[in-house]
Amino acid sequence: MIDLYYCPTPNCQKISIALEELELPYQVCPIDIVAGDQNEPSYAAICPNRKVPAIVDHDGPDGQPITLWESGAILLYLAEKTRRLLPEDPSTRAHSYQWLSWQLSYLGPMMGQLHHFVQYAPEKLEYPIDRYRQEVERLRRLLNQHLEDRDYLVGEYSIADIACIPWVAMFGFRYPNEEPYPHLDEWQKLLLARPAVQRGLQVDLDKIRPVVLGAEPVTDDVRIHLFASYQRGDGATRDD
Ligand SMILES: N[C@@H](CCC(=O)N[C@@H](CS)C(=O)NCC(=O)O)C(=O)O
Repeated sequence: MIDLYYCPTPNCQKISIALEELELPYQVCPIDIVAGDQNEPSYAAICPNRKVPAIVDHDGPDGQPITLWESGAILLYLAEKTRRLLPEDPSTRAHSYQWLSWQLSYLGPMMGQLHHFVQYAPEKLEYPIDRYRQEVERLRRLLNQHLEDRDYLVGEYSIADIACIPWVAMFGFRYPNEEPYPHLDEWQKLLLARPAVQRGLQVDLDKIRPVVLGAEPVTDDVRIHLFASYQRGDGATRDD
């Protein structure tokens, strides 16, 4: 059994999708990041970086439990554990690592920063909003070009696709493309037709907080909880 520390955000949905694809038994341990659960000492013992997702696989290597955080490391671990969702061919496999790394260092952070400056920053600052909006557009354009002559990011469906789909889907909804991306749309349709992707994206979707979607104003309380780890070098908790 795998414990999945999770809230309904793209980084966590990558893991719920992978677990659904791999048909591994798991239970969701909800972490409400808006309420500050990630800053509780009990969770910091699992993930000292105080972010979700994290997993505890009670049947890890040599049958021993393993605790892991960082969505990329978790995806690689699950793929290696099951020898699935990573191509056998060395070149295709290397390209899957490449697109996974790209998602982890570009697509997620740039989209995340755009959302931060649009949604959470106390002042609406033109410079960072423009910078991240342009970056997000550049990255979607690149994906669209790359997908022009292929169905998946590499020769076959892999953890690289799984890493990108929740970000593309959620941000396409919240921050629509500035120009048409037909190949990206086709890829998205192909992935969203997979029952495991649908199940993974649905996990705890009813627990999504309206403030995350921009349907409620961001209060100082939310800012303190959500960004406590940035504000306090010593690791704030709700009781501090
Ligand atoms: N690089 C990390 C990013 C994790 C991350 O930023 N998680 C967000 C939710 S998507 C979080 O825990 N935010 C809570 C906070 O910033 O306090 C990964 O890929 O796992």
